[in-house]
Amino acid sequence: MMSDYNWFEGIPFPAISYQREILEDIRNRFVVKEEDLLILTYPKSGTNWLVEIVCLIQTKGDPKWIQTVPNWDRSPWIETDIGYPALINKEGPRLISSHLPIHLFSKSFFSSKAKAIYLIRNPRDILVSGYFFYGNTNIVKNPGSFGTYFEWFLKGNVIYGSWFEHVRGWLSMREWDNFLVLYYEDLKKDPKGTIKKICDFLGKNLGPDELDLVFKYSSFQAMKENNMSNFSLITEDRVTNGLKLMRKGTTGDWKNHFTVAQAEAFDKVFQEKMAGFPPGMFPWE
Ligand code: PPS
Repeated sequence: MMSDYNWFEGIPFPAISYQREILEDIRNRFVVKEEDLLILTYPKSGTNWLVEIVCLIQTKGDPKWIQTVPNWDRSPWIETDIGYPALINKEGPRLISSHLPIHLFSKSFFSSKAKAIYLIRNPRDILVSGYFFYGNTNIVKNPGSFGTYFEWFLKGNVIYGSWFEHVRGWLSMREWDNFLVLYYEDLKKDPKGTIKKICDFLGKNLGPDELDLVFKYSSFQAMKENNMSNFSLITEDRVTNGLKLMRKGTTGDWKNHFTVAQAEAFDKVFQEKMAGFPPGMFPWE
């Protein structure tokens, strides 16, 4: 059923761009440096939005970098066959993006002082985002229908495995000083406040005008128009039908796609799998 994936330690990875040797190397040999910044997410959580914000914070709002260098070169995806060698050869402080679950991530991180930001999004919106994004590509097995994808997602039979396990795993680090947990929903509700929070975590002191520039150039519309950020440079010979990253960029779109029965089934699984977290842990509840 799921034979179109690259399996590693019981987790399905996309059918293209992933190799077992690289995944093993990341976990056992890759050295995270103290000055690196990790951007950690389950897929479709708003990773590239966070990458954009962090890049703009680094340039104090100057858009030159984000408008001339593709996002995957600014913050390479460690687990891909392009990102891994790029990171190995990169000098100086690195931005590193990853969708890996905690148990597959580089062991060296857990004894380093490198900072990491873990971005969480309502898994219902992630499900919808992923369904439309991967839809008819050669990255995943085609589910054929929304209902089938819904079932796969709840069971964790999707790339990178279960959202519930991913979030539970990484949240175990939430009390660490070098680990910041953010929510897509907060970025939507209070972008400037959340950008400020990221600056504080990174020890970057930006003035009000610089913060305004970060906000302006990381907006949905600005990113949609920026070919270095919207994935339009990924050609259809590499990914069937191409990839449209900037779809809607909203919260609660799941309500337009879930049936009442699906919403109830999702709630039930969510409550079972995420039991034990303090009230208010997830802002969409
Ligand atoms: S990926 O492919 O896993 O790396 O995708 P990821 O970047 O994690 O998530 C893609 C979703 O994030 C939305 N997005 C944004 N929303 C609001 N504002 C900005 N600036 C922004 N940039 C990206 C993007 O639209 C995807 O969500 P959906 O719901 O599909 O629109």
